[in-house]
Amino acid sequence: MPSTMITVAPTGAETAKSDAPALPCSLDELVGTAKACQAAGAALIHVHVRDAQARPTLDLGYVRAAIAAVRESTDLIVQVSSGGAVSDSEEARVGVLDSEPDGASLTCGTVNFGTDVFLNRWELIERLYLAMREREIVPEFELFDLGHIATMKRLLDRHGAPYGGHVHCDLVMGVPGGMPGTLAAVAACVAALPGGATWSATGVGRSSVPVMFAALADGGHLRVGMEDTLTFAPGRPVRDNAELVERAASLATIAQRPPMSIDDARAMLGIKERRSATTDSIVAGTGAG
Ligand code: KMH
Ligand code: ZN
Repeated sequence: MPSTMITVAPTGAETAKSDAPALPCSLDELVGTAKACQAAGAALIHVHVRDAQARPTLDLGYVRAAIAAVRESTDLIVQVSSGGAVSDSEEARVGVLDSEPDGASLTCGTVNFGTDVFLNRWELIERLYLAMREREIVPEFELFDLGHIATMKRLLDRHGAPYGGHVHCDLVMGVPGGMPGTLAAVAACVAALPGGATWSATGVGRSSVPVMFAALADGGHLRVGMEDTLTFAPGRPVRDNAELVERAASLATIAQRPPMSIDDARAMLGIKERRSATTDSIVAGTGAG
């Protein structure tokens, strides 16, 4: 039976902790969320890191600590955001790839983002793509609009396959300024994807549930989390990320496409094994062995 890879995007960079107190921002909160989401059926975690004041940061010290902490307490595939916050510099967004994640997001074009602009110049997209391959990081192509698929194809035509040899995309739908979270938009994107690519879909805000149904019906995987969704149902704030993963896992099971195991997700994406490296460096750090 085909299964469904569930990604959790627990934090994001655009919501203030004061506006959503359940948002996991500290290391302890991130680890607690990661464990609960793994238990609920997630295979991959899309990480945006916050500093001691809960502000988004791409500082390598914070990011490395977050990756190590998640790896120590879970088996989840750790994907860092190279998108960062709308205010982050290009240098910082490339620099975060030195944190040795398993994967990284790679947005394939500029998009209006509410009243902000999420700027992704072609030169930056190329630079991030090549830097990921050099570091053996598996990219996830973030597609906020149909035109982003054309840019992704141009990238693949010009530079060849990504590290891992497999193309996996995430349709980010319902961002104010991007494509809508509708069945028609999902179908249009899927028809335009390169052969052999896998994809997940994320519906921001109110489009979260309809996009999950559309993705499950059309062979897609799912991304959920408080980065994208802060309201579980009209008038009911999200309690925590795990309940979003639980809902996704239930819908996937009803669709007869149950949650994908972490090992299967690692194999599908072509993830390099880094978990033992973390253990080795901890052992080396304690002087043991
Ligand atoms: N914070 C958004 C502007 C990504 O993680 O790659 C960008 C974003 C995409 O979240
Ligand atoms: Zn993100």
